Amino acid sequence: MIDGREVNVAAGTTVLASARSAGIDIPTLCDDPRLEPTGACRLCLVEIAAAARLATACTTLVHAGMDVRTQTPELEAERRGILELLARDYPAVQPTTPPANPFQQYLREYGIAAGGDVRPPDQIDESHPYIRVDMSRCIDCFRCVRICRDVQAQDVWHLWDRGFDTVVHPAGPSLLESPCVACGACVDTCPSGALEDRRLPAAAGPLAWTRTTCPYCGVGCELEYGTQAGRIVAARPVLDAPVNRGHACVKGRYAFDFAHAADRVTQPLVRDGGGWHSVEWERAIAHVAQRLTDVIARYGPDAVGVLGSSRATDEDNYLTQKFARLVLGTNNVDCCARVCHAPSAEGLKSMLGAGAATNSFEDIEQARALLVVGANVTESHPVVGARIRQAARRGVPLIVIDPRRTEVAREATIHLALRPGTNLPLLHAMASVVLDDQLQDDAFLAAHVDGVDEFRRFVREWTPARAAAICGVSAEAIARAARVYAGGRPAMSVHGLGLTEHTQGTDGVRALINLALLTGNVGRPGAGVNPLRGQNNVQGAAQMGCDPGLLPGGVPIEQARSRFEEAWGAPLPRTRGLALLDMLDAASAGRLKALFVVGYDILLTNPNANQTRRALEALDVLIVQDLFHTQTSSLAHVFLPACSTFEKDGTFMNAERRLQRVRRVIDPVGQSRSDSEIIADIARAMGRGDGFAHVQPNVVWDEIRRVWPAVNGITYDRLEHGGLQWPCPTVDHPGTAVLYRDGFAHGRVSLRPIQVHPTDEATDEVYPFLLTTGRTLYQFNAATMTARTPNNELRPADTLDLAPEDGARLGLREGDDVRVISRRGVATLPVRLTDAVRPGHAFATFHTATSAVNQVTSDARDPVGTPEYKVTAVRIEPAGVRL
Ligand SMILES: Nc1nc2c(c(=O)[nH]1)N[C@H]1C(S)=C(S)[C@@H](COP(=O)(O)OP(=O)(O)OC[C@H]3O[C@@H](n4cnc5c(=O)[nH]c(N)nc54)[C@H](O)[C@@H]3O)O[C@H]1N2
Ligand SMILES: Nc1nc2c(c(=O)[nH]1)N[C@H]1C(S)=C(S)[C@@H](COP(=O)(O)OP(=O)(O)OC[C@H]3O[C@@H](n4cnc5c(=O)[nH]c(N)nc54)[C@H](O)[C@@H]3O)O[C@H]1N2
Ligand SMILES: [Mo]
Repeated sequence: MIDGREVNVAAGTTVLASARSAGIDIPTLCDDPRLEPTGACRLCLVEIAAAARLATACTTLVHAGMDVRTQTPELEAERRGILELLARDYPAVQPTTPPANPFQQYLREYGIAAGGDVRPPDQIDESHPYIRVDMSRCIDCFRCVRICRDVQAQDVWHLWDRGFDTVVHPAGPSLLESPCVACGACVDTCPSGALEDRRLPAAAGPLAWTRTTCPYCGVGCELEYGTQAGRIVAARPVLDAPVNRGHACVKGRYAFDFAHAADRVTQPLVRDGGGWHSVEWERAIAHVAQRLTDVIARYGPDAVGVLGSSRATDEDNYLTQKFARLVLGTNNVDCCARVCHAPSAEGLKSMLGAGAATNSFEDIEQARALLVVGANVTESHPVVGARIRQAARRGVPLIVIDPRRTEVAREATIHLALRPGTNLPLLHAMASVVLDDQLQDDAFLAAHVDGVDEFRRFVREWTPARAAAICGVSAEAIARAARVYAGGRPAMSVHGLGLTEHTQGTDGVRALINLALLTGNVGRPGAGVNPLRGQNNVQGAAQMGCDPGLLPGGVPIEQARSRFEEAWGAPLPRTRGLALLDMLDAASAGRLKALFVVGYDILLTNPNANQTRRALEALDVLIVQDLFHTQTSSLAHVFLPACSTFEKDGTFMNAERRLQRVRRVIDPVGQSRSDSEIIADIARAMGRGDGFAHVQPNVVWDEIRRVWPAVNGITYDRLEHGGLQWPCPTVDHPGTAVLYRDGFAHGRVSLRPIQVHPTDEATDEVYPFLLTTGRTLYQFNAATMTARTPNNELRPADTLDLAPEDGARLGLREGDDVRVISRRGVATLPVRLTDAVRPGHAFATFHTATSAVNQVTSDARDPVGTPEYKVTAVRIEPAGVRL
């Protein structure tokens, strides 16, 4: 009974949560559903019949028959006393309507005025572009300290004893110079205004909030964006989102300004002799239709190529590949999954059945051992990275395989800092230890797996000692890692581009699958093989058929030709489509004449940029459909302004196969249009509008459901209440969090003995350093979006990381510009000296055109077409001293 009302809740519920579930509000300042309750503020005191003392509702669990009062004169007096005490130390504020924060709201409710012994004014810190700190408003609830430690695992906020007072202070001279990663969790939880979003307009007033999915990475956090006068001004994570559970990272939380950037391209542009000219949509569409029609008439449909966008929705990408196949008549359609996790998709599909992660992020909390291979989780997938770090802090053994000492490697039980490009020997050696020590799961192997004896014979050759010599790590460490992984039960692996972006990327993924199969870590919770997919919708773009060989649902064309021809009412092209880099090779050779690029800056991000440039320059027609001018559009003939995913409805598919809704937060900026609308308009202008009559996302999605049985049960209606993971074949199916729980589609699966073929890219006297490339937290890929936000202040430039010893040897100081020279080209960027990189290695980020890191990388590729971004032999020279 709460306040005389009967409340039914599950055992183990707190009094506070029970009251809330009954719509009874108990005041509190230290409670946050993301944190363990502490009872510190004592505002939530309640009276429990027959109890000797008042109890804090947040820490007291209910029991059957409990009789609780939340509002008695005595309780109100207690609360008033607490608030008066806090108000004495709180600066006098101009009251606002509505009150600026929960604390001020309580002061108003209880009629208490703030102001008195205000703490010294040295407590304002405005160093950070996003977060304003004013600790004179701190009320010692310590929610910031707790959320930074217990959710983000960053430990930025500390309690400092100042004699009379305990104050909260960042670990560093200022917040900017602290380890803060700007996830915004402390601001989100702060109830008193001590921590605030700096850029929220002072007189913000009520904002309109729209729930949608983050436009950045493949984690797929759900966020609410707050708008005012048609502009996005704030974001907050959704508390009950299954993926992020009330958390976010700096990009989702703060990096939304790009949508309103002054240099958004908002009108169609056509280039003639004199440069770009704005034209009306109608003319732009007619022009594109004409030029594509001309190329097809002269050279045939396979002289045209199309690239879908991993940043756009499933519906956009579905129509993009349908346009390539039905309107243009070519299978030359691909997307950036090619340069990224195509090896994961191929490895998983060929060995297990589906080209996607086997498990879900929630398995991180169930795993008894974690293996992270070539993934910089805290920077590339920060919300997942924080969960992995929390698991490690709870004592779950963590193995990290990465040449660099990344943040997560610093937290690891075992860090194998291998030489770039040597994953395969290392994973083979781990498998060899598992078998030698008899740590394999015999029951699982007997039930599901073939080829064990053959694999055993093969892998015996890969002793830890042999691998150690190749990989540059000790044999003992390899053996220990194998024992820890195999001893986990369940053990979960996650992997990134450090495994896939190699000439043996697919084989690397297969070797990791071997290890999971050997130890029975497939088909059970807390286990599996899980590629951390890149962009918001890269899994979706490829799954929708932006892949030369696959139709929507990931089926090979020849397996499903007749089914799709019937559904689409038109024949599918017969010729084999070209993958992304093969399209560019064909352009260089004069066979590909037109390229239609939807949301993808290939000139900046493809390897061997000089060669990409030559290929693009050889085209008759280059069409770019993007939000901004890019390196690629500098060579384009037509620019079609797309609207961002804040400006449209649809769905994204995250790295765990979860379909989530994308909702329109603001109206399309300027004349920009959704990718679907633009593509359908071109189809119509080419006289093939029949399959493109409807561009409403829900109608397109229903068509996708009809052609791909594994998502048939996922409707927009169901997605209103949260995401769903495929396979989800019927509308009453709950979705699938863990694949292969009931075995494998084709019965048994096989272990794969995989020969090791080292890369041709080797260091020598002229190119003595091994360069690997990758990401940084604050910039995202081509940086078209992040560079147009204050993230740019947090990380303005690409950097080349070198070991301090190498820096000293080359006479380099932190910040000096260096020239990085490979057999293909030159990049120029400032150097950073760090112990994260081993001597002889170098690491560069690739986000900006000024550094042009992809001038040096190699377009050698894996059989599925993924380039070797992770291994380049280079020489490093000072580029002149900076003043
Ligand atoms: N902040 C931010 N987040 C992003 C992105 C971004 O640009 N910025 N991009 C998104 C995209 S598209 C993607 S695909 C993902 C990628 O996310 P990640 O997979 O984390 O990407 P990378 O940083 O490229 O590479 C990961 C790690 O591989 C290591 N590595 C290099 N060579 C080897 C090797 O031979 N073996 C092993 N085991 N490791 C090696 C590198 O040291 C690096 O730490 O991130 C997504 N998230
Ligand atoms: N050296 C090196 N190079 C790399 C990598 C590496 O590790 N090292 N990683 C590679 C990887 S994994 C990837 S995925 C690529 C990424 O390379 P890109 O795909 O080029 O990078 P993104 O920044 O994700 O940009 C895509 C484009 O989409 C636009 N965009 C955003 N939303 C929309 C939309 O709704 N519609 C349309 N039409 N456009 C939109 C953006 O403005 C941007 O120009 O880079 C690759 N390049
Ligand atoms: Mo990617």
